[in-house]
Amino acid sequence: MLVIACLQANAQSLPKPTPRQLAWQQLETTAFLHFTVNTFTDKEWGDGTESPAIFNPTKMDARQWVKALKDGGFKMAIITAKHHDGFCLWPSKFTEHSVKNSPWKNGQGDVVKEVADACKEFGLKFGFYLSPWDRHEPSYGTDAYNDHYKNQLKELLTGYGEVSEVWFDGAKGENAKAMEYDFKGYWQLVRDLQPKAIMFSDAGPDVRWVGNEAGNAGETCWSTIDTTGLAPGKADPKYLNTGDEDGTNWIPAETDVSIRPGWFWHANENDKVRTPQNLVNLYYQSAGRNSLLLLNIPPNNEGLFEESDIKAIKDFRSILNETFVNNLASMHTDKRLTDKKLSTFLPVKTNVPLVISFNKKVSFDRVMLQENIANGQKIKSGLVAYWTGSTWEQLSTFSTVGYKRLIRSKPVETSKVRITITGSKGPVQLAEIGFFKASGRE
Ligand code: FUL
Repeated sequence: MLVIACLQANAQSLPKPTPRQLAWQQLETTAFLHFTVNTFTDKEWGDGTESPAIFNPTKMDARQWVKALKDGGFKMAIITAKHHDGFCLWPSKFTEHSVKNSPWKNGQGDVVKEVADACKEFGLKFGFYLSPWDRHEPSYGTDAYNDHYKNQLKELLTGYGEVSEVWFDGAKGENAKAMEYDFKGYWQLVRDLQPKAIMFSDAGPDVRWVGNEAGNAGETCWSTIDTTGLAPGKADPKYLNTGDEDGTNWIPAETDVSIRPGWFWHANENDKVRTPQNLVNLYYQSAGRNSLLLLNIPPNNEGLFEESDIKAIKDFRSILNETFVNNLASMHTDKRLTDKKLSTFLPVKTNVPLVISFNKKVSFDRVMLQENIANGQKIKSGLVAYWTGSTWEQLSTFSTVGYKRLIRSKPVETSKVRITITGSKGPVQLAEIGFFKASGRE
């Protein structure tokens, strides 16, 4: 009795997502837009001495970007409102280093507004990155800078409608050793002014960095970590990559990666755009490993997405759509497992196989599993087997599942499949299973 009571108490106290985090996770594919003076100087990091006069994207069209993102199935766009060079893409009242002193639209333009408006028009969520590191601002390195940063944050949080994600990093200049970023204060401002917004950093508070910029969530990826001692810029990337089975904070991993070698557009990288197949691989390595893909597509110096990048994301989506259009498990198992809802789930016991029998042989090479993460992440390990006609043969093993686990297996033709959860942290709530035949284009 005591053992059962302990197990129940343990399951109940498992970390769970907030509604905000739960909604974020289901976006699966979101986009980053790196754009600033670097786009005109061919640099990745500006030093803050760039003249606003160089910022002149003569054909700038945020609608073109956001429409391409929509066609590519991306659910949110996050713009670099200010990168490390300090140049502001909106006409901030608190600095002269911004679009207002550029020739673009005679200083009357506002890139942040154009992106936010386009997102509204095409039904995407909108977010921004406001780099704490500012290599232009004179107050940087003194305590006064925290007020300056908060003033700018407030402008962005109040002037552009609903904000769905705010992206923070811990990058810091050598000249700021004595200054501490007031992350607590920044985060409070976001909570107060945009309570629905997700906040990203190495240490949360809502979502965490995946620990690399190569587009690789851990093969094992827990949505939980222990944030004790962690701060933006002060976290072990390996720890962030896999998360922590025993972590007490629900802070899932976001996989940020660029479609090109650099984060910003460079003419000499126009022939180095990832192929649709490469992007599909990133999807399996992020969304398919209990993470979320934040793919960067940088506009060029005319203020447009390159056609090559538009085509790559369009084809990426059509490959995924082709692969996942037909779930072979539909009609062959409990309805709750194929209704595309996390909230309807099947309780599954550890080491009791779940058998799915098809009424005729099916061929597949992709397996999908999802947990009802609203009640936490429980699955630690499991295996998939298929019936050869005379025996069960193991197809694949897996570790964590969480929001989603996608397995790319060898192609099999079979009439029966068996899924066994071999280890769990608590009562498993299996929300979805799927068997798919990959598009021949992958
Ligand atoms: C980092 C920055 O230093 C890079 O330039 C880039 O913006 C990346 C997404 O975040 O912290």
